[in-house]
Amino acid sequence: MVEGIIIKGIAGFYYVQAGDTVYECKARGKFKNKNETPLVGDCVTISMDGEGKGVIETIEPRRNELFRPAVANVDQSLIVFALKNPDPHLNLLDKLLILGEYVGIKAIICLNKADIDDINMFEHIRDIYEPIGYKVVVTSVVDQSGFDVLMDELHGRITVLAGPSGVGKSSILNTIQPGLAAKVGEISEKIKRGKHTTRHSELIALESGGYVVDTPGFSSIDIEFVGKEHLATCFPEIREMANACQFNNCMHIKEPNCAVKEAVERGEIHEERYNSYLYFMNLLEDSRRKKQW
Ligand SMILES: Nc1nc2c(ncn2[C@@H]2O[C@H](COP(=O)(O)OP(=O)(O)OP(=O)(O)O)[C@@H](O)[C@H]2O)c(=O)[nH]1
Ligand SMILES: [Mg+2]
Ligand SMILES: [Zn+2]
Repeated sequence: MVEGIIIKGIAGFYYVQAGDTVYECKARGKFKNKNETPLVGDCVTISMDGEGKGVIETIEPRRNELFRPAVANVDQSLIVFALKNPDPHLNLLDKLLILGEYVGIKAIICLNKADIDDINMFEHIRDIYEPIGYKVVVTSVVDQSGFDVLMDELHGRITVLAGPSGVGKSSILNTIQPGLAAKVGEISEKIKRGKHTTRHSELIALESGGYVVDTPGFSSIDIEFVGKEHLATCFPEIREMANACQFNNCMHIKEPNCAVKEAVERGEIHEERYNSYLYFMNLLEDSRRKKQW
């Protein structure tokens, strides 16, 4: 028996990496009978048939499972924004962070294009997000700076990549490893062209250890499935403060003796983040109203 990780699945075949070798495998019929489908990212044990092909025998319980891209056992997301060109859109950053909190996947914020950051946008963003527990990494592809730290964060983990167009995701991948962006991009194209029913994804191995997986269209995903009453739990600093509110169903909007609003007034919760909370709360209310119509 060999232990490995599924890095790709195509038409009933699974490609399992164990050490430096990738084995083409089929899954035992028992999985189909139990309605279990092996997923990219699954930790599996395989046995070899007579012809050097593998058979998946067991699948380890999953730590988590993303739907789009279809990947199991994701360790973290790397959310890339540029400090300038295009200007960072913190509302979109918050949306991606909400999604990460909702599915329970840690986020790393990568701020790229440090070489053209002439208004110290980096410090502004770091000062909002680092105190609430997010790792903030600053990079420049032009100066080749920040990559020691970034590589350290990616090492040995499964990382999903997200961020708007033009921020430098491909450039960052190629700086990490020449040719990496093309590998990742090829799969993104397949997903974009694919039918809605296909849940294709692939883990791209880093030579330094670990995997990355792209999330095309991730930024345009909406958060309607996050219930209004769950929104506060997707903001770590609000979640932490909410216990001290007078009402345990406090929405932190108009209620009296709201510890969250008091923390905003004292400057302990950043006003921009609180405004962002209100913005998404409104959005969720609107979408609910629309559904009722
Ligand atoms: N000044 C500066 N420009 C950069 C940096 N990184 C990337 N760029 C430039 O920004 C532009 C967009 O970079 P890409 O790597 O294609 O961005 P992307 O995030 O992959 O964009 P999409 O593939 O459209 O999602 C290119 O012209 C890059 O040369 C950087 O650190 N500094
Ligand atoms: Mg790109
Ligand atoms: Zn409250």
